Amino acid sequence: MQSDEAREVGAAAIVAGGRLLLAQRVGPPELAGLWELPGGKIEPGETPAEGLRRELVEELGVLTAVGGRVGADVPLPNGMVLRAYRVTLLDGEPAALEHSAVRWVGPAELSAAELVPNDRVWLPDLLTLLRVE
Ligand code: DCP
Repeated sequence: MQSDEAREVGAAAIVAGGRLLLAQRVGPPELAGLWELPGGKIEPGETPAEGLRRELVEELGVLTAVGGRVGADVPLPNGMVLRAYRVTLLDGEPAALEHSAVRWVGPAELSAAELVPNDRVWLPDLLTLLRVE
């Protein structure tokens, strides 16, 4: 049975040493080459934190701790809702296991980055995170 509650896509704002981790999408074609906060769909039965931790193992090969929300909910055209969370690295160096590249950006590089459209609304929130880090 379908849940009435919109399913969630979790996205990770991983900040370390005053920089934010961006990951470059491989697809679909309209998003390929653009940069995003890594993450993915939370599966039924997972909490958002559990699902996001799992996605970050799969996508980046790192162990993380998921903290509080960052920025606003972003409704997706497919009925899902995209939510960003503050995430701390516990173990491992992020690797592009499912992306074409990953990179750490400071405020200027973040402002200039070609982000996926859904993530652009978080730019002010992400810049604030970098400033207070
Ligand atoms: N998305 C986004 N911004 C992000 C992360 C995701 O706009 N920072 C969007 C892109 C997709 C949807 O959310 O429309 C799902 O993201 P993914 O394709 O990355 O999620 P999964 O890896 O879980 O998808 P699948 O299991 O289908 O491969």
